Amino acid sequence: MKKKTYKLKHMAGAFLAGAMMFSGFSFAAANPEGTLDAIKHTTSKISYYVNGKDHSTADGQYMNQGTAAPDSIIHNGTTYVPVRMVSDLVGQPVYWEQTSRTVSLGLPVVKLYNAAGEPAGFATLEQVNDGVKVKISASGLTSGKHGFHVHEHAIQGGDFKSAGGHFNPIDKHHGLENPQGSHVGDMPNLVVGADGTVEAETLIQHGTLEKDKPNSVLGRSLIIHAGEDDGVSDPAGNSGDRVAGGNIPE
Ligand SMILES: [Cu+2]
Ligand SMILES: [Zn+2]
Repeated sequence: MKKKTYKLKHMAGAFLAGAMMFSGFSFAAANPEGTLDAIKHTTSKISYYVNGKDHSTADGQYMNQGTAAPDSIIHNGTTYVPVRMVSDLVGQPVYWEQTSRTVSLGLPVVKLYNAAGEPAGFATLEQVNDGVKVKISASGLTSGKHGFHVHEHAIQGGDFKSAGGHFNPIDKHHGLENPQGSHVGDMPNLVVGADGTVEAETLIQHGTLEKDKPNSVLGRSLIIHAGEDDGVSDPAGNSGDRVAGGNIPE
């Protein structure tokens, strides 16, 4: 198992670098009038995770056996085809999230931000038999219980309201304690320590990471609220303001 992961990491890095560089050149060639603009978009950082582990270097470029490749392939945040191609090559899912510019290989990683847009931790998702396991590590929160949900849409422009309501594909009511519940996006409260941090593992019981399923959580968002979710009140358990969140890649 360990050996396999090691191999995957290096092979994937090599493929990813090749695909990204190829894509960068072909983009520039295909858009002669937009070349300068395209180059401007290439300078911000990409994060690169393999099975939930950060493989980005300090300058934000992913490692490729010691050779940092230019992240020259994203224009106006659109998803590029090579990521899908790499997925076929390595036989592992490859996920891309455009607002945090995160590539994750194997397990999708959600980067979390607070309302000011500052990093607030991350979550790693994994398909298991009874749903989607969520491993979260977050900081900068107030101590105590916080409502934590999958919301329907990705967060746009850092505005948590744009995430919409709880992910609810089968038209249920809110709350794990609600006899008419629950939303697919409902999860237990996060319990934050006195130091403002939380490390927790929880489950999206009726969700899946399979693409194109009605209960797929891909492309949606995770939101942490200011207060405790009472587990029963529509529409959101009276859990108050949205204080942190991040987009689930797809
Ligand atoms: Cu919520
Ligand atoms: Zn809900």
